Amino acid sequence: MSQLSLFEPCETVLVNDARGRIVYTPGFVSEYEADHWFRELRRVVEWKAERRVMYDRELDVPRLTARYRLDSSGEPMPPCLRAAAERVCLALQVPFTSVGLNLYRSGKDSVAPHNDHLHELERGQPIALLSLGATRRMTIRAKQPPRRAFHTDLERGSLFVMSYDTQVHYDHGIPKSDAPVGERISLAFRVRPSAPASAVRY
Ligand SMILES: O=C(O)CCC(=O)C(=O)O
Repeated sequence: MSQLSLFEPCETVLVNDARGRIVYTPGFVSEYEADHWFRELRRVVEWKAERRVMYDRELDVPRLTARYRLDSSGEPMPPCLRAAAERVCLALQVPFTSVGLNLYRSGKDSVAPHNDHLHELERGQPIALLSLGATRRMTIRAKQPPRRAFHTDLERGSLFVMSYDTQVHYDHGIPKSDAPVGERISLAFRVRPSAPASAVRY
């Protein structure tokens, strides 16, 4: 075994069947980069507090968010976000066109179980989540029997990749945590369909 392969990130395949493929890779980027990128993004991104209609009521989204297009050379973007996008695109060989950022300020912030809307994804392309900052637990549940559930701690510097098909068969979410937990930023990379652009939220 070469010395290089000793330091290659080691991936865990959680799902790999007719319902899709889900892979967790700790150490996708180094702790140094993960910490540097976290500090930069925390500081320079214009984080937004959103409200959305959920369960027939308009509620605060329990985290701060931001979005960037990756396919528009005109849009200003923090250099470390561009570097992260290039790293993820190269590793997965996927031409991601958008990145959504989530800032979880404490254990009270969360994302409810959901799947991505298929009409907002290019058919066949995966979603990749790069984690920076504190570790948070991701819960994945199958929608139909056999009702499998996975609970994966997303460490800083890790990459979590869900294939397109998994959005049909599984929900994913980040539950609230009662334990004290530091801030976390996730970068959610997606390929948006090329048309009709007006219907797609970048
Ligand atoms: O923060 C995460 O890792 C999950 C984010 C997520 O599910 C989403 O942006 O749709």
